[in-house]
Amino acid sequence: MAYRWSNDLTRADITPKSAFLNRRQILVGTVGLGAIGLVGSAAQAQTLEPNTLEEITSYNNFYEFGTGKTDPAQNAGALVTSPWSIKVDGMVDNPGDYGLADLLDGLTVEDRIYRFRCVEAWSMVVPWNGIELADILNKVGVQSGAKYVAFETVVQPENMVGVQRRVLDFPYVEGLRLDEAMHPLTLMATGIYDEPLANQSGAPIRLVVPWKYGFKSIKSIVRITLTDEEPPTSWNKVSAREYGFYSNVNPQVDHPRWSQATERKIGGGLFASRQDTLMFNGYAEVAGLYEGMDLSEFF
Ligand SMILES: Nc1nc2c(c(=O)[nH]1)N[C@H]1C(S)=C(S)[C@@H](COP(=O)(O)O)O[C@H]1N2
Ligand SMILES: [Mo]
Repeated sequence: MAYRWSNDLTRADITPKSAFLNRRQILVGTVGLGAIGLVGSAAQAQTLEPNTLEEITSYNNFYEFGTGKTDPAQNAGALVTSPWSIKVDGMVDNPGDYGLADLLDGLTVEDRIYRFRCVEAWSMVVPWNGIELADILNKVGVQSGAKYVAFETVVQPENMVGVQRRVLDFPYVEGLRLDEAMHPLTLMATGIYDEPLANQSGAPIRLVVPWKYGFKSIKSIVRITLTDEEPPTSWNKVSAREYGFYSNVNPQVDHPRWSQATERKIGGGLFASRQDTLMFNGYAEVAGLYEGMDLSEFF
């Protein structure tokens, strides 16, 4: 792989696979004591058995490479991920075109086992490696008037069959409110299971917002813009009544065309029972971000 974490970080600095498993055991072990950390709600610890890398990289949504679940694994080999630069612009102190390694240089790579819930009512548990988005934003310097962060995916028309077929209005765009972006759960993932992200998973860097439906977690990011206006988002442009800007996981608010009360965990087999979907996908600690907002609306 040509991809490098940064000049001073090597694969050796990343927690080995076995530590992920230990951490899961620690999580399960601490719940009874009430020693609940950042990713440690009781409900979460019970269902944190991670999916295999094979499952995570063979069932995907990445419409730039086709709309079928196995299309990205089949077609994303054509994505060119090196060199990679990210334009940082808008209301920031240090705008510019950053090489990926430069942007991440000096920042801490974290291991986070997160549940991932697609709006289509399937889910996985993914052991990510990544950098807190807040660390990146603090590095580039967010100006005081900024209220939102907008993200853009790369467009390589010659390499992306879904772009050639115009299955969506590309580039894929997403956004967060600034306080959501600065929340310590919000990750810019660069790896899974200590491997660099597979192309179909959004190489070389993608957003992960574990309490929101999966479409918010935009892949293969080439632009980050700080703005004072709510940015347009790809699925909201397709159907505003079905896909809101916030799109927090909420089992009590159904999609207009299907229930969101339960979900199917990928890899469970044809006859596995569905599991209950949790408010904020189990990340109840984010509730304070939405105080005073009416969460009964799908927005
Ligand atoms: N650029 C881009 N990002 C994207 C998508 C996409 O089609 N294009 N699909 C989204 C959706 S709907 C989901 S569920 C997740 C899927 O991530 P995964 O394939 O790694 O599980 O990516 C999200 N990010
Ligand atoms: Mo999704």
